[in-house]
Amino acid sequence: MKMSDFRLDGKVALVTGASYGIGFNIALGLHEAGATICFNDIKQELVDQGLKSYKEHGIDAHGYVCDVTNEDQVNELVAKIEAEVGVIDILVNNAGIIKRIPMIEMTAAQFRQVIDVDLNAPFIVAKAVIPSMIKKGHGKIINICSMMSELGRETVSAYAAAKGGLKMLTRNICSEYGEYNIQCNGIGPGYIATPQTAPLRERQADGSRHPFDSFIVAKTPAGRWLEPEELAAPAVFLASDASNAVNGHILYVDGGILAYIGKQPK
Ligand code: NAP
Ligand code: GCO
Repeated sequence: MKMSDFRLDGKVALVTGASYGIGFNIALGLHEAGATICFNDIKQELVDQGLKSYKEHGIDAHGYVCDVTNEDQVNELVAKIEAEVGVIDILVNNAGIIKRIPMIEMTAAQFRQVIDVDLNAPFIVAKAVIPSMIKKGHGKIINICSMMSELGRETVSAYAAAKGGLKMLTRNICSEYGEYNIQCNGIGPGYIATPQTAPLRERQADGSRHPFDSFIVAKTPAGRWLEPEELAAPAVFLASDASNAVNGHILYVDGGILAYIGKQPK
């Protein structure tokens, strides 16, 4: 083993939905390891905000507006990156949404929207990058999965269905394109302190913790929410030659949630 196997020098990475949050922090890690960073987001304001944040970290990132659910926009994005930056060596399918609505109150349109962003889009973006990866002789695809790739809970039926599906899409890309030296793995973050989970951590009117916040702390052997930067090193590993023999795997970065039955209430 060589430590240089973990380096990403000369590699081009596309991280979707990476203006802030988990995607942004993963991109910082990939950059630290040597990769050139491309990212997209759905709105110009978000891309501008992202470009500013990358600049503050000394990174000249390439930012693009693109809705990952729109196949034409995604094909245009990939062609643009290939022309302006180079062939994408590393794709991180990070863009995602959640709707917390009890299933019997959720409309079919709301369910479809979550499936569209969290499952159909990773298919669309992976499909767009794989042909050039095959030509180049290698590629790394990392799908951002979830605890909900394994577990259910009230109000997240669409999200759990999408993230469970994304786990299987990951295994299928591995099965179908492993022979072309393409590794497709997932990262399953636990509960991470980002804007997406902010409503679950809001203080109560009396200043006490949100019951879900206390529940997660009790359910996590680490005894805390995780920070988005803690996903960077696992992503670097899965993006690098150090993981060339790892394929179709979901790396859960969850502070131990999936291993634990949870703390007994006092
Ligand atoms: P986030 O804060 O909501 O960031 C997701 C980004 O994706 C946002 O910039 C969002 O834009 C963008 N996006 C949404 N729809 C898009 C579309 N159609 N096209 C392009 N970009 C789009 O989420 P996060 O917490 O960092 O999560 C990132 C990923 O990790 C998601 O896939 C999420 O499901 C997953 N995850 C999160 C946690 C957690 O605890 N936070 C745990 C496990 C997995 P807007 O701001 O406009 O929505
Ligand atoms: C929820 C949360 C989760 C997390 C994450 C867990 O409402 O339960 O939002 O779904 O975001 O994906 O890994």
